[in-house]
Amino acid sequence: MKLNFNNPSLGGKIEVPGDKSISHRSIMFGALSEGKTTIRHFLKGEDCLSTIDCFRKLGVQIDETDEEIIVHGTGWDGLKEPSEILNTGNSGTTTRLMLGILAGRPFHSVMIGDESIGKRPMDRVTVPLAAMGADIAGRENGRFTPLSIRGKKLETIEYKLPVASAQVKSAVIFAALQANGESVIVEPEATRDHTEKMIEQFGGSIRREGNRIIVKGGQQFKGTDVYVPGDISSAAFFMVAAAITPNSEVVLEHTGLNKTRTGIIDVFEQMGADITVEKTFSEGEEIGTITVKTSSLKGTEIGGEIIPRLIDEIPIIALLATQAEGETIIRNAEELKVKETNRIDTVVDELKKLGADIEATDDGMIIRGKSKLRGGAVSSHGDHRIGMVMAIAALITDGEVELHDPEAIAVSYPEFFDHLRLLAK
Ligand code: SPQ
Repeated sequence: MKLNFNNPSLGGKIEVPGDKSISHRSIMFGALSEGKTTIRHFLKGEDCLSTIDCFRKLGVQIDETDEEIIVHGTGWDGLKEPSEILNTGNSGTTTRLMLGILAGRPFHSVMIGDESIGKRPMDRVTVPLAAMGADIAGRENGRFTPLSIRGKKLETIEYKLPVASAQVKSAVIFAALQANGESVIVEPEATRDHTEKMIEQFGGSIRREGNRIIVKGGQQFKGTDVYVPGDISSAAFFMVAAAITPNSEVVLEHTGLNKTRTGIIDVFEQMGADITVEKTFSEGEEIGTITVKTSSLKGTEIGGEIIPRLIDEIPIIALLATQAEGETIIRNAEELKVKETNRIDTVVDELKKLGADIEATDDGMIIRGKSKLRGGAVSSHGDHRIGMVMAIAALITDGEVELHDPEAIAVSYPEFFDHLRLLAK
């Protein structure tokens, strides 16, 4: 795909698609509930469609209209042994959270994903699940897909997460919900808490005491209505686009503002960006309007507890930092190495091709600005977020950007290019 913008400026209002993390979880809790769940503003990206497909193979009726997804919940006991392999596509969230659900169901299932999923570590989930009594086998001792799961009666656990990961936490929570008694999960740093919020939204309960999360087993859920806020991880691309493109102002309505996800807003403020955030309403999750204008930016340091609150935004923050005066240092972000690609390497390599002054470190990167970027040939490497970073970079390059494998973007933001065209005048 050739991207050629001639001195663009960005202007207008959009509502980015529904939050990916919340969309996945709404299908999961809808399926595990008794009765009907109606989901509005669901993300019809490929990852969430994989979650729908897996639950259909487990016997759950899920209807789709243009406006809504309706899940006819079966409750925990209504899930059926699938006669086909569950294909989780490119989705780490689907793979890991479903392991927690399937580990305690009384049947056998087999899970596979795409080439990228085949390289992502699953032992971070299979190890605690095995400690709860799960029987999961997979390539390299259960470290990688394909995985075979024989559901078992699960025991409670007290588990200290070795990495700050919402997916590991959520998988253990799903397993703990099926155990007899109380489990405790200890987080090294707070990670996104959509699973916990949704337990309450579907009529269950869960407690947090400091960094300890306490889950009671044997809970039954009741179907409900869910509104999925706009995904701040998708909004991030147009926040950065507006900040780095001359004469721009972009308004992002109905965007999720859950505190475990708003690290990027903190970074914008630290870097001196022209940003305003207005909270509008909340439906289980906080929601609001983010407005960003062309900004004069300064470099910053990013590390520590903020990392899980912006982990998926680091690639686009790297582009932002190329347009800031001075040095930006990103630390403690080694988790980026086990995403859809090694996102430290892919973002550094691809931005370098456009002339950025950026280098990889063991746990992050160092970016020196402000650089004039040039056109060139780059690739998403099959990673949706890397593809979007490169497309946004094309707004400020001297010359054309040729983006290979732009299709990957449909994983989380199928309307991305429509929105880009709409905003870039
Ligand atoms: O689902 P997947 O493929 O893991 O997606 C990513 C993404 O960039 O969209 C990560 F590659 O988001 C994860 C996120 O990084 C989604 C997620 C969740 O919904 O719980 C949590 C984060 O992962 P982790 O491993 O830190 O828990």
